[in-house]
Amino acid sequence: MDYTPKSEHKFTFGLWTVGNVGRDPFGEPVRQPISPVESVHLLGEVGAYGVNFHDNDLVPIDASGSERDQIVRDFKAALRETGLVVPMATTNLFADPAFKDGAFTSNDPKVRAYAMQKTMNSIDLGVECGAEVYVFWGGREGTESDATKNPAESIKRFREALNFLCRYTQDQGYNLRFALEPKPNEPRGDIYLATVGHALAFIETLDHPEMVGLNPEVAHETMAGLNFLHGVAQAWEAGKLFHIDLNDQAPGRYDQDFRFGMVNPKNAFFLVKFLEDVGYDGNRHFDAHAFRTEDYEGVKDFARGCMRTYLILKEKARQWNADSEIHALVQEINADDGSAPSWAGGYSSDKANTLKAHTFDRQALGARGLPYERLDQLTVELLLGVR
Ligand code: GLT
Ligand code: MN
Ligand code: MN
Repeated sequence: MDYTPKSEHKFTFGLWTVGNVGRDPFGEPVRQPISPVESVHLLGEVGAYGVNFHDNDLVPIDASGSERDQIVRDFKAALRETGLVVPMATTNLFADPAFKDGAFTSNDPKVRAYAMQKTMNSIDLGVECGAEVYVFWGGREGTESDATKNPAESIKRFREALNFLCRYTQDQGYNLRFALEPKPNEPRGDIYLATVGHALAFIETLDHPEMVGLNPEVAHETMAGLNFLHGVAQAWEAGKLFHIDLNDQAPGRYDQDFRFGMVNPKNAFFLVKFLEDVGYDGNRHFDAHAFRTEDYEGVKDFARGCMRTYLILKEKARQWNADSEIHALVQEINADDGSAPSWAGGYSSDKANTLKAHTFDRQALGARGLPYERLDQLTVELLLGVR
């Protein structure tokens, strides 16, 4: 099998991922910073398709207009040399002390206005580089103490900001969709729009819900103790899976952002199988970083590992779908002998009356064994390579 990444796989990384210098709350950087141009070349070398960025991953927050233009020119030259594209961009609304109490939900109207200005400039930058998806990760949009902000008011402020930015984007004629990225906590004690479910409900209250979808991240839903696949599937089914952040995470820990598939390959398998089975055609963005123990060779190992694991799991998904024993079990589980009155296809009083009049053998329904142990064991054996 050839597990070489190709552009059709749409594997992307953020400048902040391969460029992560390994700082943590207890320790200093362990790797020298590399420039955006160097990150692009690193990603070209490992075979990625695209590179994403926050405004300030590319352009320092205090750069002048002419510095900005030179940086963008150099970056675009690196893109041309390597063939990489920029499918997604986002705003850094979390690093600067101005955002210590949030950006769109800050209690200070001047901070909220600055966040809007910064985001409009960053949207311009992203679109200039080719981005068609714009991510909103509200890392600082939350609290440590609920004495400090009214949570309902915060949601209103968030809504007002997104409504404004949707109209701005339309006004500019940009071909850009927004993707909200939920996270339950870290760096704030608690973050608003904590999960995929919160975000899905919120989107429907916006002025332009059609422009706004989800960017779910494996680690974030796992931190919330949730089944990531179920959130992804619900977003997909609602037509809202605009982007995805792949990585890995052990439940109950700090935000680990590990290499994709590292902690729980079985969960990763079902995720890849879902994305491939439904024909998700967006980017597969690896929002993760190398262990703090690595040098830049290790960073390449990390990036190659993310993509290779995805492709191995994609092949495993193909095998799972083609396995006749597994297929027979799936058929058996979903079999329909036609004996139950049909109520599918919408309500009619006839259907309701027929269904109410039917006699079910409740004990037989409860007594039926389901071959799920066998099905799961076959899955495990396939994943462990003995099948
Ligand atoms: C930050 C965060 C990620 C987000 C990035 C986009 S920034 O690294 O941990 O999950 O996707 O803002
Ligand atoms: Mn994360
Ligand atoms: Mn992310």
